[in-house]
Amino acid sequence: MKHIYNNILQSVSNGDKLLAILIDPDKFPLNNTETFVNKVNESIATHIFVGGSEVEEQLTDALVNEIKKHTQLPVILFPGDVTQITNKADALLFLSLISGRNPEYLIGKHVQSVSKLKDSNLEIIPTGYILVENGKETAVQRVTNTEPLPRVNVQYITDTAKAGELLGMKLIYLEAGSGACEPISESIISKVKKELNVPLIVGGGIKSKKQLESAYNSGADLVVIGTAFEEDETFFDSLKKKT
Ligand code: 1GP
Repeated sequence: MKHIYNNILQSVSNGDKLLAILIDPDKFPLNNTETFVNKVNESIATHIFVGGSEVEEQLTDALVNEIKKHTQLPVILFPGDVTQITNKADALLFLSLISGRNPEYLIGKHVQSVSKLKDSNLEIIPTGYILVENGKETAVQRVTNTEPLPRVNVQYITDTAKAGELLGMKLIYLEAGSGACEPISESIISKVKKELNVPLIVGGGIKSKKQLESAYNSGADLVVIGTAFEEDETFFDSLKKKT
């Protein structure tokens, strides 16, 4: 069943906002999976993303396997490398780092991954990934050896997102970087959203309900939060699903 992207489109057309909890296999203790995922299940989260910039081989597979035992939410790979692809997930964000000019992250890793992907059941969702500067160097910047787009150049960020859409990417992801000092600004989100026809993902540095709502109000369709939950699981208390 490959319906994850269509469900995202449906939510966007209904005006529903989506929230993905990002779990980085490199930072997450496997024995905490059940407790953590139960909190995710009780929250307003709609998706679980799994991935990181630097993850030891096999860790992703083991973690996804464990997560799937405890939730019905779709588990989507958000891979930093080819080694993070596992058939146990439901879908894969096939990320091309279109803010950078490193051919490895624009197309190289993708070619390498084909032997793994062609026989898999993963729903593959082409995603334009755009790194925007946030005041400090991020892991994405370091690992990919690319520069983020200057945050003051809103038009260039918008044109990059639009170029991704015109190339056929089905999602655009505005990334401030994991643990960013400041999330993507409202003005960037709203300008990009105005120009785009595909759903917009926003992540990096969002640590409060207020920042989450501000991203939604500016036009983010799906927000990704990781570090805030890694640092303090009580954040889930403010995001409980209404019953
Ligand atoms: C990182 O956008 C995600 O790739 C989430 O960022 O860890 O800062 O929430 P945080």
